[in-house]
Amino acid sequence: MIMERALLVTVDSGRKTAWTAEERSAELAELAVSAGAKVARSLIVHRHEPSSASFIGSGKAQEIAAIRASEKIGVVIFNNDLSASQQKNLEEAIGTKTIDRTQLILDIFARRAHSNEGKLQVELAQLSYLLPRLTGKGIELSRQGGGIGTSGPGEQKLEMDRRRIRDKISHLKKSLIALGRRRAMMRRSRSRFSALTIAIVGYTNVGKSTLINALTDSDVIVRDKLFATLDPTVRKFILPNKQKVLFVDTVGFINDLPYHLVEAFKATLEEVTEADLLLHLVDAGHPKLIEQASAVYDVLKEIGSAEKPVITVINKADKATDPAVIARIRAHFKNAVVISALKRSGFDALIAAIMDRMSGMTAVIDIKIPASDAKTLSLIHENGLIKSQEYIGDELHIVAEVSIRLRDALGSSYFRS
Ligand SMILES: Nc1nc2c(ncn2[C@@H]2O[C@H](COP(=O)(O)OP(=O)(O)OP(=O)(O)O)[C@@H](O)[C@H]2O)c(=O)[nH]1
Ligand SMILES: [Mg+2]
Repeated sequence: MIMERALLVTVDSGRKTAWTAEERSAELAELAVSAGAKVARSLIVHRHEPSSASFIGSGKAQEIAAIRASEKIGVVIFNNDLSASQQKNLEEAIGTKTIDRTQLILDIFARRAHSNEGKLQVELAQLSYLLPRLTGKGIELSRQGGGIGTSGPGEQKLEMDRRRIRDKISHLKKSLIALGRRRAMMRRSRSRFSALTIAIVGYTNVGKSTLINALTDSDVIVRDKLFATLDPTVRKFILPNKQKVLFVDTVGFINDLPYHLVEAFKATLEEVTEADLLLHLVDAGHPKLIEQASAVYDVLKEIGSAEKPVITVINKADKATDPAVIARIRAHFKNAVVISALKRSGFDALIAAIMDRMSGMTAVIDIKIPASDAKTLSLIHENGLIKSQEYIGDELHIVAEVSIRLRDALGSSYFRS
């Protein structure tokens, strides 16, 4: 892959926000690297109000054009959303491909999408982003040779007009609804009545996949890149009390996650909204971990999962060499558990915290089922803890600890006490 030389532009309006312009610029650089670019230069432009024509003003655009020429810049990436006309004007003034942060993130997602569902979700997000920005006759998607901000989910070169894009969007939505139904069915069959599900959530790159791998001996891809994981992975885990739970690893979040992505990834994000418990991982070694955590809460709110039971897990404790740092983080997140997914330390405390939280989510059932009902018997065996079982005539008397959900599901047919 050709590493494109990128010039990054962050506008500092002078207003006070949770992230300084330098911090936002640093994150944009990580995103650019994750998209396969080489960051040649990062600029911070001080401007109180954006120019409606060219965002940074024509004088600045000319300065950037000069840098572009002398430093062989292949792409200019703006940290703010650009309107269609701003983008076009900037491209003309600077003389090279110019994209914004949302396009960059969509591009990373396009590169990472492997599953059919993931690809459709990314394509939907890309087209929804493009539609209101279309000018003139249409737009050329997926320019030949690919490149940052231009990768389509497929390799095909497409020329589409507005109507065709609208048709395509509604077609994609339909396909995704069908896939979403299938996903929901799979989820139901694996957990609805049975095992409790624990979703690992957090800012991108905090170590979610490393944790699920360490806990369950899996091989989810781990990268020191943003958005390494797109497709959710579900893995079984047996707690020390023999109770079966399922861990779900899924896509990471980011500050100002593009709205179109949240919309398009609804089905994937349902793995979070349907979970019984969230492990919210934070990166102890990251200078912006508090702000990252609040960005995660913003996304959780958006998908309606802010009220779910959550355990905050301070990961990468090995990176924080000064114990005062961990103490400060602990003071911020009440009842947090401190671990290192990489060094596999702190897991006992993490599992104890999970069992503690789950104790309220299980119940002891005392039921009699027909001895011939092998299906119910295996459901309880697989997903609960049998305390006693005894045949009485042609009935089987079982006492077992199961999830509240399984109890309720059984209750409709057999529950006795
Ligand atoms: N030092 C240290 N590094 C860790 C730890 N856990 C994960 N990492 C590193 O952090 C980087 C990101 O890890 P991942 O597991 O891919 O993170 P993720 O949260 O799944 O990231 P996305 O899927 O991109 O959202 C990798 O380089 C890991 O090796 C840890 O406990 N300590
Ligand atoms: Mg991951």
